[in-house]
Amino acid sequence: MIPAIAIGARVRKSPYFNKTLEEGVTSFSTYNHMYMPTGYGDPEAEYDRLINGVAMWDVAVERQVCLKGPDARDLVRYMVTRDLGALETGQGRYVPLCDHRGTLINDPVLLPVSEDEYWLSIADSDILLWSRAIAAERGMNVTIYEPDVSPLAIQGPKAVDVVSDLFGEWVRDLKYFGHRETRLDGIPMHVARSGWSKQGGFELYLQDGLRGGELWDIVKEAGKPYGIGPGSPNYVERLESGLLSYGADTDDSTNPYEVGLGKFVSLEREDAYIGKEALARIRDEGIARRFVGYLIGGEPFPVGNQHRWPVRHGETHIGFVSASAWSPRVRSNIGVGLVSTEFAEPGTVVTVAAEQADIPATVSKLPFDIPA
Ligand code: THG
Repeated sequence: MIPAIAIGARVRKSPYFNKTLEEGVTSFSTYNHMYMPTGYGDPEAEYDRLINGVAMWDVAVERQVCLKGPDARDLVRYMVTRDLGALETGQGRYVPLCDHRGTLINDPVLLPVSEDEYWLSIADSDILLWSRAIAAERGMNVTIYEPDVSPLAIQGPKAVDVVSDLFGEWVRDLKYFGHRETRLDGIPMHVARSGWSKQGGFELYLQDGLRGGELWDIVKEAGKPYGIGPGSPNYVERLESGLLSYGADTDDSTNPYEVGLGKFVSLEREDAYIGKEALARIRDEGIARRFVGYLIGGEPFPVGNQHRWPVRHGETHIGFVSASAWSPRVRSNIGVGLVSTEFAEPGTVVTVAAEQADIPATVSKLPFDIPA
């Protein structure tokens, strides 16, 4: 039996929390010091809605770190490894953050909401503390806080129909990570084309936490003709798509090159940024590990792994599986994880030391190929 997570006053709740209870949420994890729904008791239906229909996810745990003031733009540039170019208001980007060792410390989406206001929509680590310390040490004129913003994701091939019924046809023209400030029945929010899946979709960045229940009901009603239902960041689809889960797939020495984010590191930038020297060294020395997929044999796994599974080549320990599941589309058990570079070629035969048994597996590229 998997023990329940205790619900209490100490851990923060999403503005959609009561709605998720009404919908029959059956499990939570914690993320950014909040409860995050992870399932509604019917994983097959939740997966099917994401792949073939439309699902709504409480992702309020994707907290925003707001950097506001005359030096906000300079601080953003100093914190991210990418070359942000002109940094157009309304056009977001996926922006890895590294520490001074070149270790990945978060992989947020950056939303430039105005010339002097930037939101880092963060994964699960304390970037509010980090950015405040950086700004203070550098004497920058910027205010840093967590605003009252709580994303609600609408994901799946029919998400665009639901969102255009709600807001108008203009949402179809939003580019990926593009966003715009708007209202729905007077509820303030930003609408963005984004979300942690490769099935397409949007996120409504609710800006009034007291109106979460209202927004939930509006989206649920608009989604009815399309068969909308509740879901959560999908464990299986993210594996198939090779999306990184910061914290699950990374450890305290993971660098962006290892996990396929090297394309978001600019060593050509003229200006200084945190981690630049270390990243240049890492690139010159070459990486020791690589984030790969695994095709894992045996009967379909009933649940995901609770611990990282060691991976061996013969008797040699070469890496780990950080997450795994049965994939209905790949028609195999699949996993992702870091493996020594010399064993990272697709087709390499390895052994996964699962809790239940040693299981033969094959290294695969990411994303996985989905047979027709
Ligand atoms: N929504 C919001 N904020 C977030 C997440 C989210 N912050 C943390 C975490 N999730 C960020 N992680 C990702 C990782 C990948 C993508 C989005 C969020 C993603 N990647 C595309 C891809 O890999 O194909 C596009 C990347 C690109 O080319 O720029 O979409 O879910 N609000």
